[in-house]
Amino acid sequence: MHQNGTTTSNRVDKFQYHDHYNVDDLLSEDHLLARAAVRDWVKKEVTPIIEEYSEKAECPKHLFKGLAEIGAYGPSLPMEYGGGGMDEIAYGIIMQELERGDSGIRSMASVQGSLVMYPIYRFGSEEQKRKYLPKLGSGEYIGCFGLTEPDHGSNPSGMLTSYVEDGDHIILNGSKMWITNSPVADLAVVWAKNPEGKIKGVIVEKGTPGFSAPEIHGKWSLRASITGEIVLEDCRVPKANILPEVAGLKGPLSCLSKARYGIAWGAIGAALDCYDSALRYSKERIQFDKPIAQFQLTQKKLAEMITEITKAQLLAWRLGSLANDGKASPAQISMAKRNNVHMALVCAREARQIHGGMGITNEYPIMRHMMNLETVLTYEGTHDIHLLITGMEVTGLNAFK
Ligand code: TGC
Ligand code: FAD
Repeated sequence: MHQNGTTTSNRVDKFQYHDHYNVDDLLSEDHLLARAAVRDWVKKEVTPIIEEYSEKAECPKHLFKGLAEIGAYGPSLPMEYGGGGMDEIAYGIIMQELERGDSGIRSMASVQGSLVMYPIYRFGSEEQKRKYLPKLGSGEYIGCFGLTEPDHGSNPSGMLTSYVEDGDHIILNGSKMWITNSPVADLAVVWAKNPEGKIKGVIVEKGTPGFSAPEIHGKWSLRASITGEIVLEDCRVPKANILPEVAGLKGPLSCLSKARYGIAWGAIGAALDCYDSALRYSKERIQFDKPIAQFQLTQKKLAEMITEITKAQLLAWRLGSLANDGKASPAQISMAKRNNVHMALVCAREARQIHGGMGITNEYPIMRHMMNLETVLTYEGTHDIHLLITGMEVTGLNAFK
């Protein structure tokens, strides 16, 4: 036991993890074990290959199974439904360690756990849960989440994707855009509107006539994550595939709350990787006969980075505690997602400067994180949409209506 009451086991990796405020003391042994396990997996399976896959703009599909094995799909969902049975802080920490590796790898897990398993768990019938969740949890099935459309991104309420009833089936028409994992997905949770304007979630299985998911090419961001469209042309789906327990936009938005929460933690991982690389580089790189870490301007960058990372860690931890008590509000989640992703992007830019010219190369992870974070700043609600959600909360006035 140390003088300040902490144990050796939870302090031993303080510097490795850049825990400037002893945030680890707020975590349980289970949290630390989950973090160490995911971190080891990322070091072994992701770090050695990620630059190459990003450069090729190819998704390392073989990692879908590995992600399942480390419990990255739905860590806080019940085990009987394919989840990890852990708490919300463990879920957050797992996302952090995955995003330390790459935002695209974290995305693979976020979509599967929070945007596919979660809606089926929360809004699905018992039959749907039994049929899909264990296979999604084990990585046997890959899922995707179709909300965004070509003409409706920030305003999903205007969606045009429609369903009409036809006996014991519905017929879906429309298209979804920017859908993570859609080209490789075995099933999609698609959100669609009927002629009366009622929004429902529908499970559409790959191979259903009228369903296709072409890949979107040309991304300079999140290149190791596969993104596509979903095209629905008179796609006939059994009514039994409709998620029965929710109607309206609060269905998909509840899933987004779950995923945004994970991103608030995940972004810290990307920031930590940039900070770690910058700190090491600055101590090794000699200019004017000194390590550049000795220059005040470099120290300013590093000090500001670790200050902002520490604030983000505390925000995420507090949000996790609220989530564990079922009290994390959508507006609180928006604040953390917005703050932490922006913080990570600023850290990536500062780290890039500290690395000088080397910072633009693939010898360091900085540019990859920076480019990835441009997507993370936009998806799951843009930086400005989250600002307006916070604005609505504090003023009581709705900028969207
Ligand atoms: P609004 O009238 O405010 O709300 C409609 C209903 O939804 C409820 N609600 C929420 N419920 C749970 N969680 C939330 N975060 C919620 N936000 C709102 C609300 O209480 C209401 O319920 P009820 O019972 O009264 O009907 O809706 P609005 O149309 O005015 O829209 C508000 C706005 C702009 C904030 C919302 O549309 C929004 O968040 N837009 C951003 C869209 C977005 O985030 N898209 C993400 C697509 S998925 C994605 O990016 C995945 S990336 C995956 C990866 O690779 O990691
Ligand atoms: P727009 O909504 O057109 O916004 C453009 C700009 O206008 C933004 O700066 C925005 O902040 C601003 N703006 C819009 N409305 C307002 C307003 N009221 N006030 C002020 N400013 C405003 N979606 C899914 O459904 N599933 C997925 O799996 C998924 N994965 C994605 C993966 C990637 C790589 C990317 C890039 C996106 C993904 N998305 C996914 C879509 C993502 O959620 C949207 O891109 C995002 O919600 C923004 O929508 P948009 O791109 O249409 O931008």
